[in-house]
Amino acid sequence: MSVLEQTASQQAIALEDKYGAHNYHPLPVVLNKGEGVYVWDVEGKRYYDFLSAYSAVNQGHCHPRIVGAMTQQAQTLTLTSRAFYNDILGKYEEYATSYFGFDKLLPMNTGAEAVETALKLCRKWAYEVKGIPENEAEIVVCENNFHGRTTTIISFSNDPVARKNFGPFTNGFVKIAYDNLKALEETLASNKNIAGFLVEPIQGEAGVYVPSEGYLAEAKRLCEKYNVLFIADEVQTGIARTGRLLAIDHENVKADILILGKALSGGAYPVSAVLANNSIMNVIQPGNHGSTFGGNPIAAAVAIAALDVVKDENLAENAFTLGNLFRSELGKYIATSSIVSKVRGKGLLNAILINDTEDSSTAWDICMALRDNGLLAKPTHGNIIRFAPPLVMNEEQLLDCVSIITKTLTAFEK
Ligand code: IF1
Repeated sequence: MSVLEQTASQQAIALEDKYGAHNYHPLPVVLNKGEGVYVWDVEGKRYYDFLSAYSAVNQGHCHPRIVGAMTQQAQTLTLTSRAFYNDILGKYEEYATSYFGFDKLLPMNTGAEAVETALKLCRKWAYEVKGIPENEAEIVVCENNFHGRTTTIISFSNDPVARKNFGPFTNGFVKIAYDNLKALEETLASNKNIAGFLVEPIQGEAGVYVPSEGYLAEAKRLCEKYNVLFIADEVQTGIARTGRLLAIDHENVKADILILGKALSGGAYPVSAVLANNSIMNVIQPGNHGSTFGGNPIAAAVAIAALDVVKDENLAENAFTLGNLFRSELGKYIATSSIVSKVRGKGLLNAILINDTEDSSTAWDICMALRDNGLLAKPTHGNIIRFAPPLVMNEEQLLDCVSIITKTLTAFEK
């Protein structure tokens, strides 16, 4: 087909295919506009966004307050680097530390960078405060984790696709089963060199795997008992997504190191952060860590606005209420379904399990049909579909989405 005969979508896809590295396999839909819970494709068709850019767009697409703060700051001062001070970073740090209840914040850009920052912070604390012999610190991580894609982070992944042929890997990690307190206690009790425990409060990439009730609280207690830092990766689960400000808030857990990203900017800009109290964060001295863009004025302005929106629009409460409604409505459908076996999640971070093998195309085919019916979602692990709409959704919209989903699923029943 010549370029002239292609639709606008086909042209955009062909360009990415030819000139872009093939590091993704997107659903074939080409978007050029977003507002609130909706996105539009280049042909003008409107969809409900049920991915929210992997929970970055919790505040909804192009939220006017966030865009307003961003454009205003962009017209004033964009970047100073940390070689000089700027007049908004301190305000943001004061705001965010009081918002999340920590002494200090270290600003970065992407989630993976924030995870790397947390790992470095944890190691330095281990040598300088806990007293672990140099180069012997180990950090406990969980099987089926997803913390990003840097060389160190994939060193402790067990996803073969993410790891293969990217070695040699970084040492110093011990992997244990997720949602298994016995494994954690055995590891902590038997190894004096454990510095930290890095955990996702809900495993996102693993298919929205929610651990047993009490797991996080007990894991935190064990960390305290063995003087090990509890490091919560809330990049995906944080900022109201699961129905509380943080997913660990469901169990009243306070992290020693908190990792945030994604919705810290409402998806407008890459903004991530690591938060900790002085007894930990003060091990970081000039020259130890940083980034050209981390803590830049636009990021600071955007993050303040994005966090304001979460509070002012009661997004955590809304996610909590709508999440319960979503699971109960889908639960009714699933009771008599042959194609879906389960719905699970917390707040508006949910997934359905498709009754088919991981290598089947059923979940992908369902996502294509959902697209045709005006709702965008993406499969994970072949047979799981993640459902994570923006948190600014209202009840009427949610019920409309439930009816699109159930109508679509009905066509796949055997
Ligand atoms: C991709 C999943 C989501 C994360 C947690 C750190 C990061 C992420 C808990 C790194 C990133 C992403 C990135 C995205 C796919 C994705 C994802 F499917 F892999 F699991 F969200 F559900 N910690 N998650 O979930 O943050 O460096 O990307 O800013 O395409 O890799 P980042």
